[in-house]
Amino acid sequence: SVHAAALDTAQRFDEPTSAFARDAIEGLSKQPKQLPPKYFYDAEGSALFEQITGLPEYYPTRTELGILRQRAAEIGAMIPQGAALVEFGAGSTAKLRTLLSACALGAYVPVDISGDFLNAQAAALRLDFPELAIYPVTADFTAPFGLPHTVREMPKVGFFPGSTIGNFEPFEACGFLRSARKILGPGAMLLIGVDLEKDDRVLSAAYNDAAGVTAKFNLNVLARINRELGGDFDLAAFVHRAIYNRERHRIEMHLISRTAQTVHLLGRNISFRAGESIHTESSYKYSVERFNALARGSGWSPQALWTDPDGMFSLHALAA
Ligand code: AVI
Repeated sequence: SVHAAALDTAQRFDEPTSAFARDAIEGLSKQPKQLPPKYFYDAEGSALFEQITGLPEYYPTRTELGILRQRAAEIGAMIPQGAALVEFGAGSTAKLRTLLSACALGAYVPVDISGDFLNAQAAALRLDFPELAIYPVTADFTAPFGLPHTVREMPKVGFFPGSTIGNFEPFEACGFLRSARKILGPGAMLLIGVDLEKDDRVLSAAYNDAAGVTAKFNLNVLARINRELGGDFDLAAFVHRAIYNRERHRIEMHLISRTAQTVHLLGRNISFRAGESIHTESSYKYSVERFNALARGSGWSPQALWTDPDGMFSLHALAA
């Protein structure tokens, strides 16, 4: 019977055992197809992202670092002495080092999903800042987590650079800001980097670099599905495309199927039409006004704002 045939098919599916497996199957079953951007960052993807941050077209990293260096004294003066700096997602330490040199922290609390990465980063920091107390927290910072009890009495300053908030959908960004406010507590401050809306050509170039590193970064999510979930994506059969969607204020990264094809993943057949896309990332760009509205709507009060002379990137100080 039809029912028995359906059951038989269902039983041939491998039960997805990891969040990655579940999210990949769910996203690839949607119409249009999509994959969550957080799966870009395995060891390979993190190394590719590091490379992106140094590309001539990718302005955000160097612009934000420039703002921090230029305004270090002013920013440092807003950070209470003996504060605990809680960094949401620990990345490269250049921005952090600039802050550390400009204020007198009581503790540094990096929060990241990768414990190995946190330990390596802490070891490197201890060499240059031997007095600094470092309390790494291994956690997914998009979900609620507890701060170490050792920092309970210290003033709290959250640090969320890189415009990582731009990779959240607006409702997720609001959820993150609310949860960060709860985690940091009353009287806290949040220093957050936000990429600004600008000329389409500048945005498009930043996500379609001439050296093709962003294309590799994008395609790596398919390579990761092959490596970790046993998929059979042919990377040469997909092409990277990043477009600016001005109505929705976001860069969209896509992987476009060159041909009609079927990919196999965990017992499923995933069919593509020629030209069909997998939407792999959105990178939202804000105006200062729209970001302030988002912050206020999430319970924060905008306190200070710094930008570069060309108005490419913004660094906001928010008060809980
Ligand atoms: C991490 N995040 C803020 C980057 C961005 O610009 O949205 C990720 C990225 N995607 C492509 N290039 C860089």
